[in-house]
Amino acid sequence: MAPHPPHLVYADNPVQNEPKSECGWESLRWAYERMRANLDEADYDVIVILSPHWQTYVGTHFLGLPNFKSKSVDPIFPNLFRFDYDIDIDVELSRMIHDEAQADGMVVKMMENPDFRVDYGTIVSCHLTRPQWDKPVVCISSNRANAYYSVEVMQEMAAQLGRATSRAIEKSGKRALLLASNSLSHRHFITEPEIPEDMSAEHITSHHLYLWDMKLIEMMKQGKTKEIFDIMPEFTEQAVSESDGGGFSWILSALDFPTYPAIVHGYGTIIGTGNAVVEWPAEAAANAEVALRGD
Ligand code: 2X7
Ligand code: FE2
Repeated sequence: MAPHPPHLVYADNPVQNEPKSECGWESLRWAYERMRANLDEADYDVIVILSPHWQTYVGTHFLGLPNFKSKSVDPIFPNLFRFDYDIDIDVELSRMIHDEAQADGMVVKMMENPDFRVDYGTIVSCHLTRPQWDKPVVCISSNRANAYYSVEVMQEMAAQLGRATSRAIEKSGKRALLLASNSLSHRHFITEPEIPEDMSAEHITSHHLYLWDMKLIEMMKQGKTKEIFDIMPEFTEQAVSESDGGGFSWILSALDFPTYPAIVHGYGTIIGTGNAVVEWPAEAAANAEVALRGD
């Protein structure tokens, strides 16, 4: 789980981002540092990401050209995020996931417009996970079934997409890092301090939302991901969570609902929203499989 508030890139001051900061949101930036150290050891071929800021209302879309290059400006926080991106796409794997989902009856589309602007959620999560930008990416849109139908419909579609994702990755033989790009509780403050990185103004918007975040984090640590899936509709509505975009449900389904403990690298608030950097390590998944088989 790789949250994408642009504040984190702003606070890191990479060369690609125009606005510069003094510091800020260290608990989350250090969490990303810890996750990166683990992932560098694990090694992988490709990043597969689902972002709630690429919103599609008819089906699920996949970036379908080998490269996208432009400037991304956050529409809400243009003061923090004006980022020059240059993203290589693993079109082969994108198409394989697209085809698997289509064969299972899902509505899907390859996005092949060279002028398409990649959303900031994708860019921020990928940058913080792999700032070298040396791995190809598969970018998946967020179908807004939540807005058209209900949280339950959104979640069923996300789970179906998760199964298609894991089947396609297995067939490809590639080692993939999956990123669910989302905050947990997601109620923002509607004003920001004069100095955006003034941490004396940063805290959760309400205790109620903090309790929800802690409940979900505890369940991830205990490997209770089926139970998380069951309470997702309630969590999504009551915590106004960014799980409404389907990324959280998608990743749990693609990982086949891990029962081993997740590593919670850190938690922090950003303009009042709750965010956690969480890893389900590949070797824990392999060990769980061996234990199940009784080898
Ligand atoms: O997209 C976001 C977000 N999810 C949370 C906090 C602040 C900004 O942007
Ligand atoms: Fe967001």
